[in-house]
Amino acid sequence: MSSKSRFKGCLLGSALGDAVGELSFECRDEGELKAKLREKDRLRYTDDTAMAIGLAESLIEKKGEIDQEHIGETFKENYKEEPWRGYGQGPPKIFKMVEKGKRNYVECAETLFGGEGSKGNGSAMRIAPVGVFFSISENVYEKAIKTAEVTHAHPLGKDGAGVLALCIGRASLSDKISPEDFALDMAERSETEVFGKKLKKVAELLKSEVEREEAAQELGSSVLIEKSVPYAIFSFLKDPKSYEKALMNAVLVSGDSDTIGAMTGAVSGAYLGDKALPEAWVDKLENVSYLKKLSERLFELRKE
Ligand code: AR6
Ligand code: MG
Repeated sequence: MSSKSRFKGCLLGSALGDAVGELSFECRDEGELKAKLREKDRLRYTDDTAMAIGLAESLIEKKGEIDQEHIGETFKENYKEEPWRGYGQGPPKIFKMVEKGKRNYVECAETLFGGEGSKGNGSAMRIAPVGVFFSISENVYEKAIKTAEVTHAHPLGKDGAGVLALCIGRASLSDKISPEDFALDMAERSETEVFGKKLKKVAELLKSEVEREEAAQELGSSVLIEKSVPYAIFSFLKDPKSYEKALMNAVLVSGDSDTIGAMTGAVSGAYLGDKALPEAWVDKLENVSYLKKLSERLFELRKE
């Protein structure tokens, strides 16, 4: 599998997961969801992909450097063009604060939610470009944390983004993975006790071969980062050889389907490459040629 195909698989896989997850809202039946997918002419993504695009654009403009202010400004400009993408309440508040005052993004993010910072899953939902781009560097975790801090100051908001970037990086470099070991390794690499425990739980659930509903109940599938990143990782690891199956695990449980779809799709796409994504769905994905262009530019930039 070429790295180029994995870059594309990751970015398109995440956007497609977002769009399919958005469409699956309140739908628990695979046949029903697939019928809906056939009927639709266009698959629309949400804020998850809009922000992943922002991260990719900033990385490209800054030639592979993470510049927190530039990332924040790129997020803000993209938000202003498309405020209807379904953003969480946190990011637009930060954009407003930055515009009004003299403080920078990281400082504004620290004031949210009574000063504890956001632990929403927004820092992880957009991490696809960071995970593949820094996969071969030693510090993909630290790079992801820096991007998280632009909007998510809570320790869990940062750890969740770091862990998911590590998963994407690892998946994009592997030809064969062992699901339980993968989950246990991520448990070791996480920096909060909460994620450590949850990721060990992922390994246990994989071992006991539970159905997805039970896993989602145990791990959580909400907008909170510690209640969605572990289930997204489980969704991938339950069916690592099939993008479609992994995505169905992600989106056919109740909860934050678009974001869990985006996160699962990023890891699965990075592992399997773009050819593993169902062609009929990719063809309907909004902005697909721009997403391809971004993944190609990121790939070229890393070779430089
Ligand atoms: N304490 C309690 N609740 C919290 C906290 C906290 N410290 N932090 C976040 N929340 P937000 P995001 C809850 O607003 O992470 C879109 O639909 C709170 O209810 O920072 O970018 C995307 O598709 C808050 O509104 O935005 C994703 O699904 C929510 O978590 C999601 O929103 C989201 O945190 C991403 O949102
Ligand atoms: Mg969304």
